[in-house]
Amino acid sequence: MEKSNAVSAHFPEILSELATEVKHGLAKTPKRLSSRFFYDDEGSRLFEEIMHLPEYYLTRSEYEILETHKDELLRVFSAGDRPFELIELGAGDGLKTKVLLGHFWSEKANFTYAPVDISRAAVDKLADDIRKKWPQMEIQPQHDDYFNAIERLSNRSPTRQDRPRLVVLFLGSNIGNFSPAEAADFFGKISQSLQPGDLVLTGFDLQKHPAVIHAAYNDRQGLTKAFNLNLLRRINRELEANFDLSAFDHYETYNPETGEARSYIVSQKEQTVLIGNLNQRVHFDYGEIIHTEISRKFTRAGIEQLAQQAGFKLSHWLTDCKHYFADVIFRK
Ligand code: AVI
Repeated sequence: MEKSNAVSAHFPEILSELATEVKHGLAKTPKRLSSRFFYDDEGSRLFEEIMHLPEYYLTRSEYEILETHKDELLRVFSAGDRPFELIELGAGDGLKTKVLLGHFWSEKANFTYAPVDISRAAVDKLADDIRKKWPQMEIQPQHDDYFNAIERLSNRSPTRQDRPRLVVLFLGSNIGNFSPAEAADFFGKISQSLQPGDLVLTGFDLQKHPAVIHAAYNDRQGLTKAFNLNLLRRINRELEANFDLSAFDHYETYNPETGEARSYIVSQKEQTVLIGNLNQRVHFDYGEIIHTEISRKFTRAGIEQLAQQAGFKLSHWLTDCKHYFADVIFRK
């Protein structure tokens, strides 16, 4: 069953994270809601569909990289025969990770797998799939957000030389949804939780022809639109709001100078929306936007800088044949 973050009307001072975001974000100019809130169970399901879209090259590119380099990755992770613990932040349906898991399993590698995801439905389904495919594989699924998972990493029993190597996986260019400051902070926190020799494998979407990027966020089936507008549906359900989804549209821009793809929700008419649980009325002018997401595209220089700032060494740079995407290993 889906977790509800609904705020009790009797205790309006205790606001859920979504309620706080809506209260402050829709009072800003321009209006703003974070893409962190896209991923209720329906949002996670829609994103899984997006990953199969012909325009959304990111997933295919990364799949190709992992398939091509799975042997090399096993050699690097296990450094011969050292046990390792894979911790995947934002595991989703694990589509790409299963390429690695299947290979590591068939090669009899000594590893455990801990997928972490904010969607309970996604992490439960992934755990079920893995148990069916590889009943003996040691897995520790966690329903949580990345930041709590990193926090737990740093609270683990400290320096034991003989503990398994930690390998943090952060695939799919999820890092692109962070601001530059958040990305630096994220790698900084991970770095502080790791010991020398531990690794982080991150997927980065690279800068390329702007038209290719633009199309990835403007698919012809309208799935990206449904994914973006699902945030309003979530607010309707969890905060008793009355957004009329048919009166809003999806709009995307890509700026090749900054490497930022930006998603917006656009009001198609002048209207006022009631957010029941907040007792807040929000006015929209005709054409007014809510900025919902940044999907940042990277250069190699930018990635090297991120590694260096956090105290990592960039040890492996793997790309697909079109050089659209890179999976990069940072070594502590
Ligand atoms: C999850 N994240 C990496 C996706 C992206 O490409 O920024 C989310 C997404 N937004 C629209 N389409 C997919």
